[in-house]
Amino acid sequence: MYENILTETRGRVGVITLNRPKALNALNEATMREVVAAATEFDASPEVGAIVLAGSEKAFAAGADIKEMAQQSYTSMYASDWFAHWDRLTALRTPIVAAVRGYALGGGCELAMMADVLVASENTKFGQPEINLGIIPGMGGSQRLTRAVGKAKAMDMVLTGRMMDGVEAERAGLVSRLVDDKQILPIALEIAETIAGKSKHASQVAKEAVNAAFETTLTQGVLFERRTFHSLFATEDQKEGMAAFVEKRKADFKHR
Ligand code: CO8
Repeated sequence: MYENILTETRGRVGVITLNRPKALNALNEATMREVVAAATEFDASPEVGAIVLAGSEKAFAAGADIKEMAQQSYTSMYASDWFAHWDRLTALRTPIVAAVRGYALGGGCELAMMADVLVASENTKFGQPEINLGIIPGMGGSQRLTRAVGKAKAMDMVLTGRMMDGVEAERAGLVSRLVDDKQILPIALEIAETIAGKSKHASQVAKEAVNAAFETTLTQGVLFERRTFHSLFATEDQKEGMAAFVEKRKADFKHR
């Protein structure tokens, strides 16, 4: 059904694997549409509680497809609002875990940063090398990278185009968990399974609350959190979660 990605469901986890090995998973228009379509389908499924987004061992994704972009003009990009479609991925409510192996450059780094939890190893290479092409990041990199690692490192990366390995990226706050190379995918799946085992409603709201920290002031964010916290007391999962604790048993959440 898809040409540039593979999809499968493992338990309650939807897995999307970028699959353009000859182009190091460069993100052309078709790949963007397929990733967003697959993720949207998983997001809508009551059977899926978390999504894993993965690439290959050599490259999570080596960026937007330079060959596809090379001939674009200002007006053609403006008319099609080039890459705005990716915004749909960040609007999805199901938590996304990125298994980031190898190169995550340009749009690849930006795609990883659209995920909620990033798993990488010391061999993962993050970078925003657009400056070497005479452009700048265009899928949110100048904004999300700066929020993740701060101005000092973001400026360094965006202005010089240098790569940051997984160790530095974890230290800087870009990576959630630094693991052995071979463990990136298994651990990403394990994290996704753990998330998918929780109350789906609570995990979606938790994602919204953490994301609110990026979008608003502290006072507004804390108010959003408090009201959302209050609202969870209207759910069956809160009753079940707390009853299970009191009765010393595992909670049986509704997953919807
Ligand atoms: N686009 C298209 N093709 C690519 C890309 C890419 N981003 N990256 C690699 N490829 C292709 C190569 O052209 C090559 O194809 P072929 O065999 O047909 O020549 C194949 O993948 C293998 O690549 P290499 O031979 O170069 O492999 P190496 O192991 O020697 O090098 C690198 C790996 C270092 C990752 C190297 O491929 C590289 O530097 N790639 C480009 C990285 C880059 O500059 N990324 C940023 C792209 S720009 C961007 O992402 C902007 C995002 C926002 C745009 C928003 C617009 C509005």
